[in-house]
Amino acid sequence: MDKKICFISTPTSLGGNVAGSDLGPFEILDLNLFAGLKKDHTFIEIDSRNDLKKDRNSSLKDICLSLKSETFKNTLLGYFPFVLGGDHSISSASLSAISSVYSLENNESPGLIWFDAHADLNTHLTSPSGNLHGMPLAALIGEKVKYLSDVVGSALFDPKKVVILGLRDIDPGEAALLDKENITYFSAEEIKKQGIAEIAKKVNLIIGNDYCLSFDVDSIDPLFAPGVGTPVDCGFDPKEAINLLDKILTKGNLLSLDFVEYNPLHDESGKTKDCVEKLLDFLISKIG
Ligand SMILES: [Mn+2]
Repeated sequence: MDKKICFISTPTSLGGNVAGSDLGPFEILDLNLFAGLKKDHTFIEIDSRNDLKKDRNSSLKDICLSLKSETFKNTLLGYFPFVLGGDHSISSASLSAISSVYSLENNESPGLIWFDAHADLNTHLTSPSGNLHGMPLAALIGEKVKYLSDVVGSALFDPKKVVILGLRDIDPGEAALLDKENITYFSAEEIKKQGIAEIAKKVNLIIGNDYCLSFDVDSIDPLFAPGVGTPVDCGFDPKEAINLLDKILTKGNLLSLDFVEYNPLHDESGKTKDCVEKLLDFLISKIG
């Protein structure tokens, strides 16, 4: 791909109940992964301070609205948006911006790869925790989600073109929605069983030619990436994740990237940092 990249850092952890994902983007920028980039690139940081006059969810909604408008503006300017979270709630903003831009020229929404241990398909009515980082995908496919639906607006994704990879922790409300919308998903175990080439083929068929990738670090096994807000066992080995993405990304056009939920405060002897560095190195090589 031959596009100039706009890195949009959104250092917030307001969508989760664990502090630390707000530090993720700073740690990532410190890795100095961007120095060797040949393509033109630019950095933006969204003001993600918690407005103390407002409750936490209203503050988060404001942060998401600024992220949405920056993503929208820079995508129209021809930049490839690479959004660094922060917790996963921010994908409601980045992805709805991409869907808005895409639908200006196309009569359908783009495809979507949701790389995650969780489905993020809860709503304020079904969520056991009430945390907004477990709800962005629900809002993006048109479920009514308090705060996040105001961010998404009418810029939706078609659930038939969504695939969740690495899913292994499903709440009852999410199971019902997966079933109702017939959303395709594969656990890391299932992917190992069927083989990466076979799964990549299936994924490409579902997402179509133009698609976005929202990558949650908790898709990786806690053995390699303990530094996340909500770790779940039986995830991907980072090499498997990279192999799978590599196969998928050889087809079609990647429109945008989110990289979320890296929590440096929960890292163990730099394991997650190493893993994040490998993943980002790979992802950046696929754009620039
Ligand atoms: Mn997530």
